[in-house]
Amino acid sequence: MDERTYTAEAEPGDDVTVKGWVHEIRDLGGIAFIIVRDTSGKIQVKFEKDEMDDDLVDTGLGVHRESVVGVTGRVEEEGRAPTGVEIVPESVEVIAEADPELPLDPSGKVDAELPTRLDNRTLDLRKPDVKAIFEIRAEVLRSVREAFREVGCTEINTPKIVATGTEGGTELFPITYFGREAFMNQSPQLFKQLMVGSGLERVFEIGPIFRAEEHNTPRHLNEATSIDFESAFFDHTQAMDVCEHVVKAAYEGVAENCQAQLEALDLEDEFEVPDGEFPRLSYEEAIEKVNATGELDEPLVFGDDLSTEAEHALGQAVGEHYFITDWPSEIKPFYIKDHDDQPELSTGFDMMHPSMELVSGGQREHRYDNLVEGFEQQGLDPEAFEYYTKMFRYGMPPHAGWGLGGERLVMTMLGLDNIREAVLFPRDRQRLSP
Ligand code: ATP
Ligand code: AMO
Repeated sequence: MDERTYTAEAEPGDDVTVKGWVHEIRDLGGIAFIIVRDTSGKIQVKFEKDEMDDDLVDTGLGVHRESVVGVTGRVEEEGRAPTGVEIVPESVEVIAEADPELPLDPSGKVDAELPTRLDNRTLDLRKPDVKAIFEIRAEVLRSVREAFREVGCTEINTPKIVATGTEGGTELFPITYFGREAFMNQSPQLFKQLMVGSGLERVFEIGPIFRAEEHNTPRHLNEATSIDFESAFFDHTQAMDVCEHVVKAAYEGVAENCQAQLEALDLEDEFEVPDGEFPRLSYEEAIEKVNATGELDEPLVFGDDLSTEAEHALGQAVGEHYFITDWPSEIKPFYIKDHDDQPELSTGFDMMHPSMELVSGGQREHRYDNLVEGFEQQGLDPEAFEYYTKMFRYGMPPHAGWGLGGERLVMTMLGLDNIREAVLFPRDRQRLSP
């Protein structure tokens, strides 16, 4: 299929054609080199000016950096070459020329600001460390899919254009749908729940969610990738077990299959697969622990959500991934089931990385009357959700699930400062293209 030789596979004595980008041009007078880069690595091409055809030398050395070239020649061993081999060219083809001025320097010698990088992702991903983030992201998604299959899930896809929101009315993007009001979906929540009552029973989805977040923060996106799980006949503790399994599987996949990428990011020594069970703190224990740190100006009281400062203080105190369980019912959404014996407490849980929240989930309210009552308590019109509630009259089993932010998983795994670094083309308040 592909008749070119990848640079990493060029062996002394081979006659090859490599194709790639001109990474560097070094002209030392009588001798000059270009370094050609492809997806597998780099290789030096040698031009000895007095001994080689002038046209060949002019073509090879006349290109601008980052042009695409094809080089045909013999591979020779050369101790002084960066990879120990070099190509002595017979011909050089300029396949696509690059402008002399580049908006960012893919050799990485000159740092670029994040907005410039995001405006020029094509050039940005020519840098091995940036490319590595997206190779790791792909491995995370692969491992997560496999982990879901191991626990008997079927992958589903649900609509992204919807009639109603679920995660609080203010964060919806409205659109016009053939003259009717519609929204971009904030979460597959209601659809995945509808599928646990179907013949599928246990499902997962990896797909985009859209949130008109007001905040412009390093950990919020307006379009994010949600990794969602839902299972019939599970309670919240079983859903937490699956959550832990899936997150660990993502780390394991990266440890096993992305050593080169971790090296490109200088993370090979610090990268660790979380071991042991994630501690499970109740909400009450969590707020006590936060208050005991003395980091907050005002202590938390029952019913408070955790602020960013509180999340940080708690994360530092715990020092590893952990769950917060048994949240106050009043701050969890209508679809979360309350504890039967303590209705002021819910089965809702969050799973946290020491630096931020990664997951929300819980057991769901599957009893029709309680569900409809929950809508009313939250000021939502149950009639608008009839397509959802009515299925709870036709045999909806007890069920539980969760949603994990894909970019936050990659961001925390790699210690990225900004969530935008984990998205090729992020959407935020300022950024609508590319
Ligand atoms: P040679 O006799 O090996 O071709 P040279 O000393 O005649 O090399 P120069 O133009 O003086 O050629 O070399 C300039 C610099 O390039 C020197 O520092 C030399 O070590 C280095 N150099 C020469 N050939 C190579 C090569 N194939 N790979 C990397 N560096 C090289
Ligand atoms: P929640 O709203 O907590 O729960 O979202 C789940 C996880 O998705 C990620 N996330 C985001 N990541 C980046 N930018 C955003 N704007 C953003 N919003 C959310 C976070 C968060 O923990 N339906 C429930 C899940 C469930 O109960 O199954 C839900 O959507 O990592």
